[in-house]
Amino acid sequence: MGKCLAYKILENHLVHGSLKEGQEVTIKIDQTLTQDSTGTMVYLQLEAMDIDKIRTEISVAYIDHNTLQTGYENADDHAFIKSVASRHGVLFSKPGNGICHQLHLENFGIPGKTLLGSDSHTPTGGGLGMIAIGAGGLDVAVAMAQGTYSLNVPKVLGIELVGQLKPWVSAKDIILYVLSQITVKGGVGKIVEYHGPGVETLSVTDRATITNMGAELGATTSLFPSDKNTQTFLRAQGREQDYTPLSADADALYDEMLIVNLDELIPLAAKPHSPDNVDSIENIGPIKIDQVAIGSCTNSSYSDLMKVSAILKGQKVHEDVSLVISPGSSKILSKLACNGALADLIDAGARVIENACGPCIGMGQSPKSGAVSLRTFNRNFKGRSGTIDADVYLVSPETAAISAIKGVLTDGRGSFNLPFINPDEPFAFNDHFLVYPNKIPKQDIPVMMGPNIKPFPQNTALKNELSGIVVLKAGNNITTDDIMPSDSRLLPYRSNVPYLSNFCFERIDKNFPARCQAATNGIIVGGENYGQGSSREHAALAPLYLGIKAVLVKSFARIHRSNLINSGILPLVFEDEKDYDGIDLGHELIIENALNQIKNPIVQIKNLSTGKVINVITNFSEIELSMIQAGGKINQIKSV
Ligand code: MIC
Ligand code: SF4
Repeated sequence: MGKCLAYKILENHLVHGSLKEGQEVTIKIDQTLTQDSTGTMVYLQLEAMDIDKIRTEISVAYIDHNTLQTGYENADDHAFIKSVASRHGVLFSKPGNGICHQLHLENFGIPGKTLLGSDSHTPTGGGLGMIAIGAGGLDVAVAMAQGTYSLNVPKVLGIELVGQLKPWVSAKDIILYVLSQITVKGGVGKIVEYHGPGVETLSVTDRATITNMGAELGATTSLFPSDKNTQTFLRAQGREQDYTPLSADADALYDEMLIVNLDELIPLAAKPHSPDNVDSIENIGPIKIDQVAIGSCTNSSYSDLMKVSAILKGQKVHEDVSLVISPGSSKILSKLACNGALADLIDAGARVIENACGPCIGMGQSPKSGAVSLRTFNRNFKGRSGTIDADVYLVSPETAAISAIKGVLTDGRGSFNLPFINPDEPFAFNDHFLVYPNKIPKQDIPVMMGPNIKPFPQNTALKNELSGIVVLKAGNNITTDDIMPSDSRLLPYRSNVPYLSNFCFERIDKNFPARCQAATNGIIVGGENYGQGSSREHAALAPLYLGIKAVLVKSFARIHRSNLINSGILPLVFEDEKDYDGIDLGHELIIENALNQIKNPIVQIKNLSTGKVINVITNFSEIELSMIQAGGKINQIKSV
């Protein structure tokens, strides 16, 4: 039986364990990336590990999330990250260079390599044929220090692409279609591997749009083969030497299969408030729109923005619409400026803003109350835009641009012929936004520590009796945006967990922090796919700071479960989902004889308020168990 590409790359990087689905393996990590809003924690942790030199082939620290600098906090964070990066041999990408995933694709991604990033959309690199995985900051710090990462071998979902997209239908519609088929939890525990004849009809940036939003499926990563289009992309970036052809064996078998016929796809949108709430633009109809935002790590590539400028050229943005565009990188913006496309955008009435995450994470451009906002982004969770009652629809750049002109949601098919755009026009080399690590000894480079940077909270070793009061009972699909909101008001405090924790769960239950304080030890109860969305470990660190000991849910999203374990908080899953109904806010739960029980895949919890005993699943791997026993990853590392 032939091998899929994902397993071939994993096999080449295997350090420990055997490549069998569900088994824990350790793989070599070739590259890491961090961004600033998770980065300060990463570099605090890296500093604490006191290593001489990082062990990866290349590690890059990007600044792209907190670029508003409304006070000194963000600038201090940037200076801190720059100083620690330099001390450890990490490349630093200055604010204004662009969005980490777009930049990594352009400058550093290499087919067949592994990449670990402290951002959930790191799988964007899969568009280049990499195994690119998003993880919590601490995992990335350890990957830099040790050059490895451990994970349970995922299943592989093979998605066969056949046919070719019709005009006005694009890569975004492919991934929205996949989301409609397998939902935001359908990718958990899986790698999504694209193959089939339709692959060669997609450019690398098209592929990257698709692998980027594999994060919304909950997948460990998504990837494409590396082929002629990969070579063309790398050549355009001046890096043809990084090209290697890679593909699955012709007779590769996948654990699960899905066929997507590109000929049949039509323009789609994810309706509020979930990326899998997908319908066709035709069905949704011409709803009036107030804002259009084009950009983010999903759709801010050169070809995306060239398509947008071609649609807007000589046209006028509708008087009731605010159109905002954030290019993916400085190289892209510079190219748009040189070839005149930037003028076409501005002349049509677009607001062109900084090359950064910007509105995608609520850093400005929040829509008006009750607005309809069309965004080319990847997440439309309630409140993420910064406006709690806004309705955000996720669409392709083509749909966004034509709708911005018409003032209503518009299916562009049949309107006019889109010109051909070469996605891979050569880019001039420019590294003026990059700071290379200093060659002088580490001890001669001071760590720049601003007053807002506080130490990260640490747990203590597991005690034999674990008890706590249920301080929150949440529903299904709780996002990390729900747990630890991030917007222009709170992102400046990513280095200050004590302050941030005052806002934990604020959109779901404002009294959560106070209730935790009153309870001393707390337990959170939740539904399915708990912790979906971002990789931010703050969604574990803030609860840790507030005394949360365990989170008991119907199922977890992958990265958040790992972040809880890294923090020494027990992630527990109901063996019988019906037991969720028997637990209420204020109940007291206890795990007796926890030190022994925890070694079993099933643990008993007693509800002291009802007297009922229930079974919960732990299923910890060997490494996870040792972290839980030690009270988190840092304690576990110190103990070996
Ligand atoms: C996101 O898109 O939610 C973020 C902001 O990029 C996060 C990282 C963070 O919270 O800092 C992610 O996707 O991991
Ligand atoms: Fe930035 Fe948005 Fe991409 Fe997250 S999803 S990395 S906030 S652009």
